[in-house]
Amino acid sequence: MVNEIKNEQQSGIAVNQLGYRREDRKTAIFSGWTGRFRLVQDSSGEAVWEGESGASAADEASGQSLSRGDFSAWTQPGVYRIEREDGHASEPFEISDSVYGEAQRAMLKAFYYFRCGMELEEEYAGPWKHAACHLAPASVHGEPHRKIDACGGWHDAGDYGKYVVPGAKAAADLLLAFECYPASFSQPLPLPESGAGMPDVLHECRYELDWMLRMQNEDGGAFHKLTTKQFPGPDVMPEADTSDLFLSPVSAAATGCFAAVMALAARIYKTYDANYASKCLQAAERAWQWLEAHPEVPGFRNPSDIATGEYGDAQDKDERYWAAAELYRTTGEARYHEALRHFANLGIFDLYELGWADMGGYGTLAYLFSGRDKDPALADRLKAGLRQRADELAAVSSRDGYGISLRPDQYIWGSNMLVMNHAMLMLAAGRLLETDVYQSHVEQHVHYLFGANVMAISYVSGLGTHSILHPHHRPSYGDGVDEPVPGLVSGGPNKGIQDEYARSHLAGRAPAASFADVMESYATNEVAIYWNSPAVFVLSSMLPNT
Ligand code: G3I
Ligand code: 9MR
Ligand code: ZN
Repeated sequence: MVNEIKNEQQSGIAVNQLGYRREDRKTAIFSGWTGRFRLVQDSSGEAVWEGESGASAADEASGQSLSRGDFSAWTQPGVYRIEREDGHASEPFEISDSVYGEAQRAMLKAFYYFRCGMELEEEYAGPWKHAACHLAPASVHGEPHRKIDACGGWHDAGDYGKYVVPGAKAAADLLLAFECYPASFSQPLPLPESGAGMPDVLHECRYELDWMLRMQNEDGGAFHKLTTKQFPGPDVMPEADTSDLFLSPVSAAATGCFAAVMALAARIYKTYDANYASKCLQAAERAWQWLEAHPEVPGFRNPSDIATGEYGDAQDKDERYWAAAELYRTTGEARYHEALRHFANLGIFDLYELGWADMGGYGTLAYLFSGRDKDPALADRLKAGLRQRADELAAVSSRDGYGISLRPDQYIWGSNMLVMNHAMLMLAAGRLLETDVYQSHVEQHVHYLFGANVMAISYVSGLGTHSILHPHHRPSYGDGVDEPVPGLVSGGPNKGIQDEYARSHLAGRAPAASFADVMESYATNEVAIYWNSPAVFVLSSMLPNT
């Protein structure tokens, strides 16, 4: 039996603290309560609308009994709160069609704050400025006399490792967001590189892609990761982390993702910088040659003396599938089409996942969105499978108390990535199948991220009146600035209790309540580039004129 937990302010009212677009479905979620509620103006306290909650029902993931107050009928722009007749009030929120613009930009700007190898100047970084870090060349593990200069790129997360696989997911999500919703990227952030006829999202991704190009070995394979041997202490600023850097061995998983994201980049950058695009394509082709020459390499495991993030992967066929699909979409060459058909028919990996370990979904989306000739039977099968997966996610969302698609067993390390990946998959399905049946589910996933959750907390730093304050993020902890770096998505509830804090404070909690906004809890409250990136994709779909 799990303890029912009230949200942190004990108000028992969870809302999206950013707010709602005018015509969207709008609901407040009440825990352990039903009755009459009012929508009041935040400034005056004056009620503008009144309603009655729905019936209460037990919710397995949160361990709460939940009811909903629907105020969709009210569409007037303004700043409001929900007040219950028992006196409890929600956090304030806005009703406006442009309510997600600032958040989308802050979550994209977050990638600038993750940058490695350059000074973050006050002009762009404000109080979160810091000196350039990790400038020394890295030793190739197992080749004591070989050093490679692989500066730049984004730090992965709360640590300062740089890993090709999650980096490829993050860059791909941003590039795909730009490809699907270009109008959502028209405003400068700004960045030091802003202008030059290119939107900031492409400047920011290029910072990572340039680093990845340095991670390609002479033989075309991609080194799996670049890290120190151990994680630095929790308050070590990036520029103070001066331990020796090592390149872990080349892996097929990293090389597959590398080929895929470079082929994708070649397509996107072509109209902005043709030379850069052809450099990316050549790198992708060389990586593909490496993959063909190494059909059966074992999955990646950390060398025994390297203790940083592993991103281990026993199955690299999904990354190869994604690579074939992007190379086919970008070049139209028949050999890539053949390869992708081969991998799609293996039946040994999931074709609809967008995670860092299971990446088959990216291959499927690249193929289905491509204007190239398709194998009709395969395309039909993939479309039907995509519809089935999106329908399943929608069905779980319809049953869930907070309206999201995670089953109780899916509140794992980085559960917020799954929340956003699922919303991204539903958006892609809606686009391809030309239906809006998934739209309101997608919106509820966004409401969850920004406060409509069991903790009634916004899982994104600096966004919302009650947002995470103590992410497991070394710069935020070590920089002497009270506020954490803004725009960072926390990993979120994790029933796996995989750190010391969680073991002693969170055991026995319901899955969706297994979260603590403390620095010590890296298994629930770390931040990571590939948790931000699907959220940028999803918010980009919700900006005006998209
Ligand atoms: O997939 C299984 C699932 O089947 C099972 O039901 C569930 C039960 O706990 O576990 C699932 O596996 C989890 C896996 O993440 C899912 O992706 C593992 O327990 C969990 O340990 C694993 O956590 C990973 C974590 O590193 C530890 O290896 C996270 O995904 C991954 O995001 C995280 O990445 C770290 C890097 O190593 C270092 N940098 C920071 C970054 C973020 O925390
Ligand atoms: O800070 C590290 C974080 O980035 C990783 O995701 C996590 C799991 O690998 O490990 C964190 O580092 C901790 C280490 O594993 C154990 N000692 C405490 C470290 C945090 O200060
Ligand atoms: Zn660095």
